[in-house]
Amino acid sequence: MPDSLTGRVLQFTAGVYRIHTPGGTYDCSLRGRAKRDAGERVVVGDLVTLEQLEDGSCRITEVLPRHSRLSRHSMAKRREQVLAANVDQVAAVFSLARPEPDVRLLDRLLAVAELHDLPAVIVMNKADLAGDVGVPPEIAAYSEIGYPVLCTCATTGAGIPDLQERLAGRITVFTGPSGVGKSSILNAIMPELDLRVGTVGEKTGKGKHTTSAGLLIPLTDGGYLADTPGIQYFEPAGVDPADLAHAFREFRPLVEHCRFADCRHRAEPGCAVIEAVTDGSIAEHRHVSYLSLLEAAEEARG
Ligand SMILES: Nc1nc2c(ncn2[C@@H]2O[C@H](COP(=O)(O)OP(=O)(O)O)[C@@H](O)[C@H]2O)c(=O)[nH]1
Ligand SMILES: [Mg+2]
Ligand SMILES: [Zn+2]
Repeated sequence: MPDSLTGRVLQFTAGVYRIHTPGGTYDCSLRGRAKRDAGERVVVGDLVTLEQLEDGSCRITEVLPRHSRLSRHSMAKRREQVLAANVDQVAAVFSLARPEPDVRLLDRLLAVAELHDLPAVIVMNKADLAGDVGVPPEIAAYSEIGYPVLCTCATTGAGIPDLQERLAGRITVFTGPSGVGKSSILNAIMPELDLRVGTVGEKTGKGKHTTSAGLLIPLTDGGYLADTPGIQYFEPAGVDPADLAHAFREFRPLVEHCRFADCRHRAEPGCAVIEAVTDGSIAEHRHVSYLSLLEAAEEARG
């Protein structure tokens, strides 16, 4: 190992940071000045410099500035918890069938991405189960509002190259409910990983949780996949209720046409968002998803 090296934090367990560098992976500690400077905890995705000590152990010497962060506001702890640093995009992974796509969860994940100014892509796996029907209109509608929808089949490999192209060189939060085929997609991308694939319960159609928490997986052609289960439990506690409409991208051009400047797009007269829901140009579930986040954000404000 050279005197000084830059690497990416892959994982943190029991006081040990696993750091990925072009020359290999090192287990490091965080002590002294770097620990004080880091302020908050060093998280997956952080870029750090490290050095090897005489006894052969490695330590982090500096945490480089973050260009983005994915965080959640804990209602209980009333503070921001950074889940991952330097994230470039969010991939919301669902399946076309078994289980059916949960648009309410999808809306939430997209809103989290928007609130962090991160682009999002929708991945619809199990394309083989869609039959002749293909992508249902409800899902196709997301591409009309500006979210790319990629169809994949982890079992045949269809659509996987397109996905790989989007992942190359970026840090992507790879998220979605269990059982949709996230581990299977990863195995299709990188067979050497040999991740455990869960079996879908015959009765519920829901998969078992088989993927561990809070880690970054380096991809062979550059880039990383971040597995941050915390994103699914996002609470809009730190979000200003007035900013929430902005997290629903098709609402944005409309809000300035609402009669009241402080319209919350709930039931106000002259609300341009509600008019669009009524005439069908905004999907009703998008509005329902907005309202539930709005309620949570307002509740947190007290
Ligand atoms: N038919 C079909 N089944 C798939 C596909 N991808 C994954 N599966 C199956 O879906 C189940 C859940 O997959 P897994 O990768 O563990 O999902 P995860 O929980 O999102 O990581 C497993 O039984 C997989 O074999 C696919 O593209 N088509
Ligand atoms: Mg999995
Ligand atoms: Zn309005």
